[in-house]
Amino acid sequence: MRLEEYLKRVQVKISEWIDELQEEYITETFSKIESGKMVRSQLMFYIAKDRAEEVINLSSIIELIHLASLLHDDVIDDAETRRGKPSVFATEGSKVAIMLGDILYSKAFVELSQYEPKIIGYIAGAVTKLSIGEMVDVNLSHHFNSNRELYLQMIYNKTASLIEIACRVSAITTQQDEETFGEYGRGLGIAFQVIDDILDITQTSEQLGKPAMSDFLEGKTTLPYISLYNYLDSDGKNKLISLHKKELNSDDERWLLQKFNESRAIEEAYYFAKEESLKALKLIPEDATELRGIVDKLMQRSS
Ligand code: GRG
Repeated sequence: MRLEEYLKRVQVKISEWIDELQEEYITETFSKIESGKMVRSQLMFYIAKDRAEEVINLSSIIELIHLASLLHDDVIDDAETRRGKPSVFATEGSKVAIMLGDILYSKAFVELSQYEPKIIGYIAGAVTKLSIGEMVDVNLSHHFNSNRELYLQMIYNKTASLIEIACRVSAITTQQDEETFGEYGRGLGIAFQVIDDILDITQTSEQLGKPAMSDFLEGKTTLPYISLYNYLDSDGKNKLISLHKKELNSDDERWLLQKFNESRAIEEAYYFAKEESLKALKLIPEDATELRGIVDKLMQRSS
């Protein structure tokens, strides 16, 4: 099976599950949601290789959980756009976005209940982690956070845990070493989130399909900001903290970009992501070219 066919079959499976709910409004609202990159499914496909058929339903469960988390995330962040289109939160309001998230998430668990306890435990555990990660992300954003370890723990939970588990369950289903592929997914997931955080600073809103430079305004002190903080002298540190959660005027924006330039904080964050992804690559077999290619693609992406 080719990747395109696999991803299509995951989408068809999800649509069938949505149709089973027999609620016109859900089908209609769901149909307007743009499909994303399906990174987690791509990884599951390349890990399962010629046995990909066997992980289609698990992929569909993971994508539903991911989508539910995005619906909730948009409510939490007041995000008007998602995947370059108005979010469900923007078009239908927060109540619908929360409830649709709950519906997708619980339907995923209904389907998951047919699996062996180990798989159920892994996936349910990842949902707990991503929810904790989101909560810590919100709590950390109340103040300027300069603690790198807290940030790294938070992005592991928020982003890498589900990617790790997607890889792990694909390996288990196809009788391969879950530790190897789980660790690969963990490293890749951390690198993926750091790159996401860098793109928020370096890309335009058109490229991102959402507002640019929004993390710091929302209070999120991501790795480039933590690196910049460590570089600055005490006056600079105070100035940076004073800009936290503020709408930047053009002077502030110029100062921030100049400091990013001279500190090389963005390059430092990129280097960290690169190291994580290289560690992930070391774990997988030399001939796993597609899994290697995915890492390269994610490191070079611009949106
Ligand atoms: C109801 C399951 C559930 C959870 C609620 C809100 C919440 C708890 C968790 C949110 C966690 C979150 C938003 C993590 C960020 C993950 C991330 C990197 C999203 C973007 O992933 P991509 O780039 O998105 O794979 P696409 O659009 O391609 O699918």
